[in-house]
Amino acid sequence: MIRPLKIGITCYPSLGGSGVVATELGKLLAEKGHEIHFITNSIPFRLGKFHRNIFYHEVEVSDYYVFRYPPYDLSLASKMNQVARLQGLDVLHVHYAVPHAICAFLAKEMSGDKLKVVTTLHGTDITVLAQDESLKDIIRLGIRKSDAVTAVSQDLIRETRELLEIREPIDLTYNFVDKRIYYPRECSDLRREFVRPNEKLLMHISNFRPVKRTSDVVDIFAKVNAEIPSKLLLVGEGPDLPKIQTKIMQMGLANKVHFLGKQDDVAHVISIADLMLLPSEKESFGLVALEAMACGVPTIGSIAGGIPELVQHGVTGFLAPIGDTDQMASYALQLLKDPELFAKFRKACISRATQQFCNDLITAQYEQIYYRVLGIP
Ligand code: GMT
Repeated sequence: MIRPLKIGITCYPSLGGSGVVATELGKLLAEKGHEIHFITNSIPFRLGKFHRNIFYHEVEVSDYYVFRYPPYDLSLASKMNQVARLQGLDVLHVHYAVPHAICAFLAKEMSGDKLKVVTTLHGTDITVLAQDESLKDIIRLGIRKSDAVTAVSQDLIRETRELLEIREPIDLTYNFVDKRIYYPRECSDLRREFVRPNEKLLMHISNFRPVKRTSDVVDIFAKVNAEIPSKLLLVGEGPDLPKIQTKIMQMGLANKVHFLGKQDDVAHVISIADLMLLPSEKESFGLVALEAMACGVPTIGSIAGGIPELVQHGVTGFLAPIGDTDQMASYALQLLKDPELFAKFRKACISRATQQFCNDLITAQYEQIYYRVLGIP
């Protein structure tokens, strides 16, 4: 390491992939000897046990009676500034542009130019929110005022340029998995709780938002189940879940689908699956497909966003146009019916995840970006 840095990290501590990536990155950087300061509204849920050089600074929001809306963004910017000054931060690394990039810009205005800001774009902060006229200009400003901007796929870079007319460089930093956590676990006992020896197990993990097209997950499963004995495991919670539960009942699949709700130990849960289903409408990267890949589970997904950069069609999974559940089901059947092909895919998954998307590689890329913005050769 060139020199240990003091890094502030802001993310959504309890939500989705961006929070997971930010927290895991913080832990890995701390392991390498950097000092990490999480500046968030609650403790990041993946933080886990005590770490000697990780600190947590809670953002407290004023609820003074004149406010119709408590000013979280301003409180966050002030907290970033306080932590930057008191702790002597070198870098503020914010994950998810809204509102974090603009808060970091304000913090930098308050604390001085020495503080460098790195913004990581994760997906819907661009693909959904940058289309909203009430936010577009301020997202653009946050990005332009960052000292470095990273995005989790080429496709997200392309979309950021297109939607926001950004000309400045954007670094590509793919999501990663910690290979000490994500590897094929021995989980035959757990698997037996859901499937008989002759049955296949399909899985979907998400926040059940409309962009995930969870209704397609059920359709794909129904088509697979019509041909081979199988079960579907649904992991996570979100607004579309009740609709999906009704659909499953109406289709007479209730005894073939298990709902696990939110799960922390994702590596264990994924390891019992044969296939991961990810038929999203939008997906800047698809962290869950990478987690599955690292556990040796191929993904059947859609040609959307950054998914094709992660899942190699015909090698580590199969991809079809968004909404083409016939094609996705036929790919799933092709894999599940051919043990030799399945074993080949499984091997390719593990080697691709550990070689192209491993923690060491991507953490080093982020470190290089920090040193670059700080002018440290
Ligand atoms: O997928 C979600 O809805 C959650 C969202 C988030 O902001 O946490 O995930 C986004 O960031 C992840 C981490 O970089 C990516 O792996 C997901 O693909 C991306 N989601 C979308 O683009 C819809």
